[in-house]
Amino acid sequence: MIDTGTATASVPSQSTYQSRVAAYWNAEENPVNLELGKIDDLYHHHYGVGDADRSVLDEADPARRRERLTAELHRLEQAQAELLASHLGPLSPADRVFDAGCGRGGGSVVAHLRYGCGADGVTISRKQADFANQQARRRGIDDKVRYHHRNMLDTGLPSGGYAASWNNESTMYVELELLFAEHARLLRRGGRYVTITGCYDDTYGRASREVSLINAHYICDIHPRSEYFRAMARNRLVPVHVQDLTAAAVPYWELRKQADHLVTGIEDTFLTAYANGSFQYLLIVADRV
Ligand code: GPP
Ligand code: MG
Repeated sequence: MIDTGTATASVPSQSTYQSRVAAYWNAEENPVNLELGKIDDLYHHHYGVGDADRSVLDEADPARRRERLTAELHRLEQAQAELLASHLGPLSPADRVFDAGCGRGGGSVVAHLRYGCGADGVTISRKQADFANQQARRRGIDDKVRYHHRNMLDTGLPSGGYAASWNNESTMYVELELLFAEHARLLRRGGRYVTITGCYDDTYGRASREVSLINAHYICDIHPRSEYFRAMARNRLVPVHVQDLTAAAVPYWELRKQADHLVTGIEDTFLTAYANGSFQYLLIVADRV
């Protein structure tokens, strides 16, 4: 029987690297994540996609300008979450889904609201898991949506128990072979896996300076695009849809760069990485066979 309460979930046995990553997320309180999340209690740890309404930049009143910029960035992040969720289905309220690297929990709530499905999210940060469970309780969905302080490579969740699973910008923290082996174990046959990720582009060459700066900023290790498909093929995950979201990601970063109250300092690095062709924002949808 799986114990789904975070209070009693066992602490993953962690490498030094994993402890360092957990420490980052236990300490993280960036306004770009908290101020956006506060708008409708959907807390995301990913970027946005789609055309931005740049008229928010022309707002004369400084307080109103900040407010509108925050709301527009949140709208773009929400569009990204909805895009990912749209590829998980069809799902029914009887299904469960698995959110690998769930952060403060927004993605699982989006999936639940869309399909009525149950969700298990895992994060290596106890603080994030506690925060996400508190949010689920406040929404009254904690019977369906649960977050666990666990390692996504070794979740202890039931084999074949999931109709769909995903990583939303969390694959760069783990070895893909181990990650996809765990997704393949958790997904039922015919289940659906989705990832949106930043990867380095093999056609450019090895990781660029900008990719290395992003790695250092977040303490992650961005994989080359080729590694995704190699590791999927070796773990019963067959791609059915691949979409280059790089162009769709640029308006978000252009707008975020203008948000003095929200910037973290990594904005120009992303824009340069996308412009010089060394980095790609990618959606991959795969069937578990
Ligand atoms: C965003 O999280 C995603 C990551 C930290 C993983 C790295 C992603 C890549 C595509 C390389 P966040 O929303 O906490 O970041 P920020 O604080 O910058 O908004
Ligand atoms: Mg963010």
